[in-house]
Amino acid sequence: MPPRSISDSISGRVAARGARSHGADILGAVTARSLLRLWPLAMLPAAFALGSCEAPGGVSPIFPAPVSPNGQGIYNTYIGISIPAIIIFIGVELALLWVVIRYRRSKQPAGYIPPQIHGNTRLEWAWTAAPLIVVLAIAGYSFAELQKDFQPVTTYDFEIAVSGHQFGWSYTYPEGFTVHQEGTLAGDVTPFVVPVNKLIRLRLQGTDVIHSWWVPAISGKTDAVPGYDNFTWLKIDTVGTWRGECAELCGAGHSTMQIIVQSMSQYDYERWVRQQLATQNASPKPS
Ligand SMILES: [Cu+2]
Repeated sequence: MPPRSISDSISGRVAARGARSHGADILGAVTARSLLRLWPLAMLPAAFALGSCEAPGGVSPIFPAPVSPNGQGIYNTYIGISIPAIIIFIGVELALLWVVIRYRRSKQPAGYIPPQIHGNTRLEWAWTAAPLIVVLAIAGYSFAELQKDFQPVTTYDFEIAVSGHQFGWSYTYPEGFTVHQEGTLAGDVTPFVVPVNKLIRLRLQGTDVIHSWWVPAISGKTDAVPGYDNFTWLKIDTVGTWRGECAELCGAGHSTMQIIVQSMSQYDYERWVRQQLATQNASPKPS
């Protein structure tokens, strides 16, 4: 008696012709109708993505419109990889669903065994080479972008030292004053102010553990590591405010380490700098 299916022959459970094994009963129950009832599950990722767009104070899973050239480069990489990946994912899932529904066991004659194909050289080459090409393309594309956006810049207008600590950020300006952005969930933190259209190099430092400075619209994640200076930069082309977070789990107050970057016109920025200097000079110096 021929085996009813490959799984039956592997498990050694060869049922009498016409009789249905327990496994076949379960598979037979999975009809196209029952699969279609699962369609709301397919909507979950979309509901999650849309629902998170306007989460107050959080970082959206969808990239915001970039406002700095390195943010634009990361955004382009994200879109350039995500769109082909989504197309491939949908194609593979549709092909899988089509096979599952079209060739389900309940629609096959009793004892049906599908065509057995072994050692198709062309097919094996194709399904080895295609994913390899996709992965190498992603690696090459990402590496080129990283080289462009994460090299320390040598030509810049000025540098600001950004220091991460448990739990907040300090920004030391070339004029000598420091803005403290202490972590809180009670409201917005003090903004880190920069002028528009100036290329500013950020020197990232850590005083206790590793933190990571990340404002998605402006630049990628850059670690602030104790004893080691990391660099990133920004050049914001418009007046506005952007939000970020510490992107490295750094302790109990990690979630409070909000970042707010505010860009101003050169005129407003210079006035703000004078205010900061006046405030610093007015406050008593620690002895
Ligand atoms: Cu942190």
